Amino acid sequence: MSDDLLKELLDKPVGPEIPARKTNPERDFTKQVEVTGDVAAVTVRGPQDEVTEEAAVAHLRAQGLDPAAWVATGFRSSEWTMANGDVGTSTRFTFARQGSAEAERPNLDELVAEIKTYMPSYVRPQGDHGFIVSLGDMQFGKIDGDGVEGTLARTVDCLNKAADLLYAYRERFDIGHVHIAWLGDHIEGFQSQGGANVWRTPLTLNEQIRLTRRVMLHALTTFAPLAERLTMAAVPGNHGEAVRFAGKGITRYDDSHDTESLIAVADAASLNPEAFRHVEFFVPQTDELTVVLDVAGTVVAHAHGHQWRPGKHFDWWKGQAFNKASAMHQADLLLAGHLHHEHVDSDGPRTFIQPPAMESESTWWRHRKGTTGAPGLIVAVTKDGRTDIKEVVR
Ligand SMILES: [Mn+2]
Repeated sequence: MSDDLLKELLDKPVGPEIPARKTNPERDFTKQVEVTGDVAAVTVRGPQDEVTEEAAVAHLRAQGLDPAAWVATGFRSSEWTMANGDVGTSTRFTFARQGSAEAERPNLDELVAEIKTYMPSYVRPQGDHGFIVSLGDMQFGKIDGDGVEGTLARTVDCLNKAADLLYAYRERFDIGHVHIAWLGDHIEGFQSQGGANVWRTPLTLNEQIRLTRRVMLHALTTFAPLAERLTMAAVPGNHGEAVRFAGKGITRYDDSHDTESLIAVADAASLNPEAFRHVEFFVPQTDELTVVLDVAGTVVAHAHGHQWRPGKHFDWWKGQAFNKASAMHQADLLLAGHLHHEHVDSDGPRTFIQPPAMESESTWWRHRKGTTGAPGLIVAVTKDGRTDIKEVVR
């Protein structure tokens, strides 16, 4: 099943196979009449301006039928390419014998054309609480543990379970805002270890990015109908860095596949305002690494943990908050990826949440320290600066 999912999400829109054209002068311009009981059908094929009801009537006459005895009841048209390459039209005109039941019958084609797609304008759930879905470190492309198939299936499954949990939490809280935090390292990439991970990364860079984009798209389509406001934020992880020079020098700090994937999804969403007008997307400003936004009165900051030494998240946060120009001094909640294990911490009213990785293990880490991962994501309910409800979803 996971193999199928991998194949499905890697699928790309390749051009259709075009069979070599067989020309048939006989077929390129024809008229045909069929009479069944009280119904006559005349098919006329040819250049567009010659395929008319008059041509069909003329053909009825040519076949020995009196046009005055027949009433036109409908037509169905299609286009085709003629031998000379021009667009031709093929139209089937139907006639009913004057005075017959067929002539009195309403035209079904016209009636069916009235059945149009209808978009209901239902009200998406409202409320003053926020529901946060935080995840990261899929590192799509890596062979470690259960590999890309396992990580992909788990990520989609955890997002679906999070959507189910939203219904459960609605029993207790009015949730009007769903926020999905993509916390970096969505792809394995080839830059972060100077290419040393190449052999253990069988997917190409674009395949890794494609999986990320389609997983984000899945989250969008899953959660969009479920709240009056949906937001998604993404921050750059070290694995998502687009370019490194000689293993060290980077381009701008915002130059990241982790965030560009979300930008692509935002572009796609903008094409369907009916479905996604209430959805907003956030990535860091130019040359920045963090996103800070309000979720139901809680100021939520996002960062990837490669910016601090393990365990030093509050020290880093304090340093950032010392900068008067930084929104970090207002943050109530910091969401971060990178260190692959669940870690919830608090300091006064401020909360730190680090969801586990979505990948099952780092094999390098297991050989070094012995432990595998305990993959999953974390959902949380927040309001007015407090994020008291947190749950790991596996
Ligand atoms: Mn990382």
